[in-house]
Amino acid sequence: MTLDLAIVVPVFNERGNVPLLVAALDTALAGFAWEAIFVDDDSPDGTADVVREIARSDPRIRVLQRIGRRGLSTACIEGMCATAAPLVAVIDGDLQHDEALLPRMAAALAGDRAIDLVIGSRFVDGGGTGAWDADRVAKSALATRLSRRVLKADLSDPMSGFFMIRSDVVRGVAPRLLGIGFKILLDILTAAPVPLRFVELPYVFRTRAVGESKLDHVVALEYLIALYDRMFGRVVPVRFVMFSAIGAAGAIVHLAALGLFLELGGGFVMATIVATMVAMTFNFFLNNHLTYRDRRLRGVRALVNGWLSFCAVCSVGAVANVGLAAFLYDVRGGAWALPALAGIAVGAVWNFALSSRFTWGRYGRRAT
Ligand SMILES: Nc1nc2c(ncn2[C@@H]2O[C@H](COP(=O)(O)OP(=O)(O)O)[C@@H](O)[C@H]2O)c(=O)[nH]1
Ligand SMILES: [Mg+2]
Repeated sequence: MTLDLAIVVPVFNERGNVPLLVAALDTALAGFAWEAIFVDDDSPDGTADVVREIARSDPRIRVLQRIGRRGLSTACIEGMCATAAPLVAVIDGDLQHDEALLPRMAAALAGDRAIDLVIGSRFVDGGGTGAWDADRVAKSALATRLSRRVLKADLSDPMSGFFMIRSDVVRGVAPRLLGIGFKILLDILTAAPVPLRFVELPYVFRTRAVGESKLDHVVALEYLIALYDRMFGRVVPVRFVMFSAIGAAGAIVHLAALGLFLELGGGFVMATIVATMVAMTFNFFLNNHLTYRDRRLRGVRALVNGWLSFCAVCSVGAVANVGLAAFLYDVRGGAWALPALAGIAVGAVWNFALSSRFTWGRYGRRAT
């Protein structure tokens, strides 16, 4: 029998749900030649081991265990590129998506070559969000409205994480995908050079029974970042915007710390040194948490090394900033605002370029 269909299941700390989902897929996909690829980001609860245990006696099941990485979008992309099946579906590992819809998704794609993509929708007739509270419904509606703006496509549920697509279409757009955040469908739709042809099928989002949601505020932030990137990312890279915003916050921290140490009776030079260290440390941790969330440094050693290289980079950046500002100030004789801004801009670009390479890049990470 030739392989019809691959099911990609991103999982993080879902060990309790894996056997339930495999059983549910087995029932729903009777009559299909299918495989399931669980993409696990090295979950501390041992999800990958649970998948392997099942896979030993069921060759349809595979695990792709990623080490030192996090991210729902990239997990889906890598899973979708890891199959030879002509059709590939993405479904959550927590049983919130209705696997009974999969055969109808496959039938829609098999029945019409002109369709690239079938999306499970909570917001067409017959669909629903189950037991969501009002707050979550409101947030989801806002996110949906925003993404429809960007997409310019008439799509009821662009935030859906449940869809089936032709795998050659995915491979075609894969090099253009951003892989940021958790909205892979939105990513695929906006990356496609020609609009993808899709249909939506209704399903009701179930309540999670086992494990917990990983959707937190940082993930919501990543969603906004992904939207920004689609709209303006070619002009100014999103990471640079975040890095600069954090840098601006760092300047405020610097001033506050400086004021405090002067208040405590420190000399100006000493207080400036302390304030600089405080601000750099603040920037390092915030960038590690937000700007470089996908490459976050963890563990004492990696953090200390990262902090040291970040401070080194920023110190050189500060010298460049002061040097350029002083030079321009001399040349322009007395006008201080423009030289200061030019110095800040050069310092920011320097800090960004070098820290992305040495602190959070390949050279910044030590094999452990
Ligand atoms: N591989 C991987 N899977 C993830 C990650 N974050 C969430 N998931 C999985 O993606 C699916 C949806 O996540 P969930 O937290 O349930 O989101 P929610 O349903 O919107 O609350 C679940 O199967 C999660 O285990 C991640 O960083 N990496
Ligand atoms: Mg869920």
